[in-house]
Amino acid sequence: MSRNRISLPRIYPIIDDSLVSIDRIEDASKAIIKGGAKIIQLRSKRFSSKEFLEAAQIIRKITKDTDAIFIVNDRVDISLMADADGVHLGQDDMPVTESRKLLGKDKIIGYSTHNLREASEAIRLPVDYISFGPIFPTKTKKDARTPKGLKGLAEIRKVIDIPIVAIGGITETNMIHVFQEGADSVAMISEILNSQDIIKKVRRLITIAKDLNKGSAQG
Ligand code: TZP
Ligand code: MG
Repeated sequence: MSRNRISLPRIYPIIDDSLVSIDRIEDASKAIIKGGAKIIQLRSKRFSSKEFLEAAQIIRKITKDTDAIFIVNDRVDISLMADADGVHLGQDDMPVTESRKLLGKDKIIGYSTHNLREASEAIRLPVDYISFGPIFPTKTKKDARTPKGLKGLAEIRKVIDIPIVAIGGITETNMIHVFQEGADSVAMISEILNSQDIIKKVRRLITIAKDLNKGSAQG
């Protein structure tokens, strides 16, 4: 399997339209980038296709001259139309192999997994990273499955050597444990979007993640 070896930023903010209306997309994404995020995903279950594309174009504009990666959730077509850097696909979205044909080899494809079987299947697919979760209970995704816990993450880490983004209920306080169990990156929605000051929150999350890195480098 030929795969881009992407090095995923440790903090992976997701802008979700359940918490950000269309007219706040610009401010929220500017704040996330200003806070230093090097990746941003747009996730929408409510916007019309037109609004989803509009929001994606806004974020593309903001990230264009930065080194931040922009990923669109679910929709290969919107990712292509907005010239995003890739797409994040779920188990019931467009199949990964067909999506790769449309996107070409250089775009990033992330793929949601929820158990060992799905994660083991994912490593045979042309995906650049998998997400795994929910790790903890979350209010953001209404149909989220039973939380897998840190133990579930550790089991996956043992057998999966492509980048893993942990998701679901991750906060500034519990993310240390998520990294300790082997996540390469932590995706966060409510922890970032519900904070009073998004810039400061993202900055602090990145600093904490860097300090954890240093700690592990020292053994
Ligand atoms: N997939 C699994 S849990 C989740 C998604 C999209 C929601 C994560 O949101 P939060 O607010 O970071 O718990
Ligand atoms: Mg999806």
